[in-house]
Amino acid sequence: MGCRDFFAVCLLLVGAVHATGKLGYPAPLLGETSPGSVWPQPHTVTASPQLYTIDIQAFRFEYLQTSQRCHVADEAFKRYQLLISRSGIKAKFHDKYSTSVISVLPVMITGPCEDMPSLDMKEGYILDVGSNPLLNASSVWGVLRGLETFSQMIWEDPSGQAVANKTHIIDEPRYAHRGLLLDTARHFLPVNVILENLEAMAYNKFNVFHWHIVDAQSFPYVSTVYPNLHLKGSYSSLNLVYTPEMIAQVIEFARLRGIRVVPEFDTPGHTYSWGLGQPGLLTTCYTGGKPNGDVGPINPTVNSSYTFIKNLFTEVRGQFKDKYIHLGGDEVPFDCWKSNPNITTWMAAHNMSGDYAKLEQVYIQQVIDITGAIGFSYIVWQEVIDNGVKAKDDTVVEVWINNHPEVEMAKVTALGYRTILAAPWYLEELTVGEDWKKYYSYEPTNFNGTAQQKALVIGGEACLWGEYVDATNISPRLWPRASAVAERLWSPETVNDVDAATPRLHQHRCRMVQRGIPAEPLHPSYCVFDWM
Ligand code: CP6
Repeated sequence: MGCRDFFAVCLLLVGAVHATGKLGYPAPLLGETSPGSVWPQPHTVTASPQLYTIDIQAFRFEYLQTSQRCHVADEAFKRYQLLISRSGIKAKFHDKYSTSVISVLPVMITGPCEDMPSLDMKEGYILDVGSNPLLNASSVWGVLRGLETFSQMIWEDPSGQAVANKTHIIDEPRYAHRGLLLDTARHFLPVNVILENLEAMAYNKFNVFHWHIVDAQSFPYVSTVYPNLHLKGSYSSLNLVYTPEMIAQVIEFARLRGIRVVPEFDTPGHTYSWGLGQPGLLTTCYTGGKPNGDVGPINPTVNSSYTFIKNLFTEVRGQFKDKYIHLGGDEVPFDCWKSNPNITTWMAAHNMSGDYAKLEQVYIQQVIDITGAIGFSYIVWQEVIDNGVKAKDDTVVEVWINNHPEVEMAKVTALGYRTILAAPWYLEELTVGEDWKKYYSYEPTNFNGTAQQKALVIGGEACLWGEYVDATNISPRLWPRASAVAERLWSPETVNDVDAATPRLHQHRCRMVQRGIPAEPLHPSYCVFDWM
């Protein structure tokens, strides 16, 4: 039996090659070391060496008679039929496995059709590849994940035939929130680049696009209520903006892939660009008793700030369909507030002289109340809670400060908030070599806390802050390093062996490249199509 006949055997062979490297260092890995392996690793995989031919040219998905028929699944069938037919496999038919050809995968959806992905969606599925193939799920979201898994199980045997091992998979995610943050404010990302990365997210079973859409450097969001925001605050109001139509396109593309789009409108700090189109919104900074020409965070002491937030967020609510908005609240500097005599007077009148964390709390509290009244649930960065704001019960707190994330995780969950973790997963940070192993090895529940606290961890996010990232380098910066985070958030906690993961991740990287995502290489090696 050759290495490529069955991936479990293959893993053993690769291990042996490593162990016996003649020159005293590990021998080079084979090119495709783990054909037919799935990334992220499903919960339970029972595979056999028995192979079935997959008729990739004529391949179809078909609802079982008793199945729900859902538009999201119809669209996914078309996408995956195309993906499978273009898998790069030559697919010469011969009669080696002619008694066991699969050309249809029956699909059964037992529950009602849902239109929008949500934090509560069910993503589990059961997949059988064998004499009676079947993809079974209670929701259309589980079908999406199962189709991705099935597409990854097809590999090319040495004779050029498309095959899949007889396999039984029972799968569901470990965490409900598996996010990727992209920052379109430090550099504008064209819509097609966003769509390409949503596609790659689906290949990795990520389910939240955290859209850090605006920041101090630019305001590319086109507001109809406040058009000056993008006219004055974007890098170019002609080219470098997101119109309502473009945003709708992103949301729809994501929806069809079971990906939520959560926009972040980060205040009161990180707002310099907002002030360009909304005079009076930001705090005037003073030196020696006079305005010095600088501006600071949003002015929390005037009613006009809250009217503005209410109007803007009402527009955002109508546009972004997800229940959640990210309110930011990170890194608020106090020096400008301290310098402003009107703010000093206001604070004295409200019995909080000198307590700038309290002032921040007053601001956030009002924004939270406004946002809740509009019908949003919200995510905030950790400082909001560190500064003592009492948020609603369904608030999600995102932990980002990376010196002691485990201390922060313990603190936030002890307060009873649901928590998502970002701190270990800053993909913009570069180190030469296999830094995915560091991302892969971070265990989110590794903090001092009760089982109850650990149950409040609902997931995490890989972050790609955009100061040094634009369309030229985003994809290789993200992929396959973000895939390490994807597996940590999807697969069981016990799937944490970097040596076992390496050949599968290499395989997955080659698959992404083959599908058109320019994912960077993991280590010295090759993909089979390199020599085809
Ligand atoms: N931009 C915004 C950033 C960061 C944050 N907010 C950030 C700061 C330090 C690191 C990573 C990201 N670039 N708006 C903090 C959430 Cl190490």
